[in-house]
Amino acid sequence: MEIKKFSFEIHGDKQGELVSLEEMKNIPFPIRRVYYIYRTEAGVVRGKHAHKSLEQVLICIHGSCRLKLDNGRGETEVLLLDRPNEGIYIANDMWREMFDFSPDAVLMVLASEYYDESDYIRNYQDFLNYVRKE
Ligand code: T46
Repeated sequence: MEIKKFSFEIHGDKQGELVSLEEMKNIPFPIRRVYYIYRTEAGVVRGKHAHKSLEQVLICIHGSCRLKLDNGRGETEVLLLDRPNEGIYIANDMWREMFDFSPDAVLMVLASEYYDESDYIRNYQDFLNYVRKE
């Protein structure tokens, strides 16, 4: 399974580090929404859904968490997100689960669309059927 990983340039100097994210430059879509997930309790698994059209880039800007991706075609991969200058691109038709959050984890997500519950596929069997029809 091919996963797009971005390594963002760090503009470091004597003051510390800075990473800049710009739509259609180092982020491959217009950014309509930014949200972040933090203070996730130990043992919690978030996500457990896919999207019909949303594209996103996930960046764990503090702490760490793991991301499991499943393309519905028998391929899965688990990634460790623990660097504020690394992003994982997730296209629409990908089942995702986020887990193993460190207590200080802040997972920031850049999204190509506004929040729309009708874009979610929250049932795994529905996701498999959706992928097969594509
Ligand atoms: C995704 C993964 C990586 C909003 O009101 N606006 C928003 O923009 C979002 C993302 C969520 N919400 C509400 C909907 C729920 O009542 O916040 C609550 C928690 O959302 P959800 O359970 O969908 O959160 P996660 O962490 O399971 O999934 C989120 C995104 O929803 C999803 O698109 O790909 O992060």
